[in-house]
Amino acid sequence: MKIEEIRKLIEEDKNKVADLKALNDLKVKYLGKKGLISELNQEIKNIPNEEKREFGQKVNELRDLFNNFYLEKKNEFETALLNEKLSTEAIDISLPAVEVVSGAPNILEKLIEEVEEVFMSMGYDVVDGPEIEEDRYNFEMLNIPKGHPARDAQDTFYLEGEEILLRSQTSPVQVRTMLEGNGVTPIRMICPGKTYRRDDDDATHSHQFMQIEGLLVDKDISLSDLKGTIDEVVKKLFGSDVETRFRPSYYQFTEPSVEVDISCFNCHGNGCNICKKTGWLTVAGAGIVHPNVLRMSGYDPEKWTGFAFGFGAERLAMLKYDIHDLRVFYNTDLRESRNFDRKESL
Ligand code: 2NL
Repeated sequence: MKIEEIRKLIEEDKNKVADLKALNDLKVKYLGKKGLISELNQEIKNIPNEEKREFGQKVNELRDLFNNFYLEKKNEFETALLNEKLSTEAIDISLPAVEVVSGAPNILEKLIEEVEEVFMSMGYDVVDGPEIEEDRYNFEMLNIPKGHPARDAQDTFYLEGEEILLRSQTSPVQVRTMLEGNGVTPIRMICPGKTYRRDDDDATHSHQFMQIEGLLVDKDISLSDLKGTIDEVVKKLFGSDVETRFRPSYYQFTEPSVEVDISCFNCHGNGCNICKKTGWLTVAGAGIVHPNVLRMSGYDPEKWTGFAFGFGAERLAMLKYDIHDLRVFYNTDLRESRNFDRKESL
């Protein structure tokens, strides 16, 4: 076909082409392997030498003509498509969004993490252990022999016979840690964890509760080391002006045993509802580890001494966050956690 005829064809097609697909068909028609413009290149060998240059130039012009038209139309069609999409798929930004319901840290978990931070800063390890325990770790090796009232089936969840139970305190973890220490390694540890007793649940009792117990075993440890440690911890948790006092108490696994009170962080001793007008709050039980306990776990009480303590995690959280019902920790009502979270950040 002659160059001029092809030029005319291109002009005609330019006015007819209606969409992207037709445009691409035209590309094949002109520039494809057997396209009209490509075929002109085949003809060049039949052209006399002196005309080759001019012929070649004209073919190039033709190709440019088509390419320009192709790009122009392509752009036009694509813009039209995009505009169509933009108008049909538009988002109504005035529509209210669906609320994203987010959680909040459980307040008890948060308190435990805080206590862990304080003890870790003093070089303590955080250790955990099984909740299903053997009688010997939960009772026997803590100097609570068979027949002791604390072992009463009315208080303890026994699982199989008399040997397997749900731990009633976290102390079996300390016993296990001492056994691993082989009577030669000094120990500095805390164990926060769930414990179980056969209580009816109410505002101040729960069949499942959390303890944070601690144990330090080393050479020449005295009651004043215990007092200094507890003092440091409660100051970090409740404020630097809080004071500590020890009252005599009794536990099977410590001798002497004490009850730990702190001066009321709320009223500083003037009397308020939190401390029930006494000015003091009981936060822990503690004492010097009983020689029998050390001995049974492989530590020679002639060489080693230690102190131990136990905090009730719920009690600490209830005091710290002024909560009056223990059940809020366990009812999994997110609104409750979010409430505390909000109060915290005020
Ligand atoms: C309480 C009292 C306490 C301990 C826990 C303990 C553990 C070992 C040896 C000696 Cl392995 N003592 N633990 C000692 C005194 C008190 O907890 O009423 N806590 C809520």
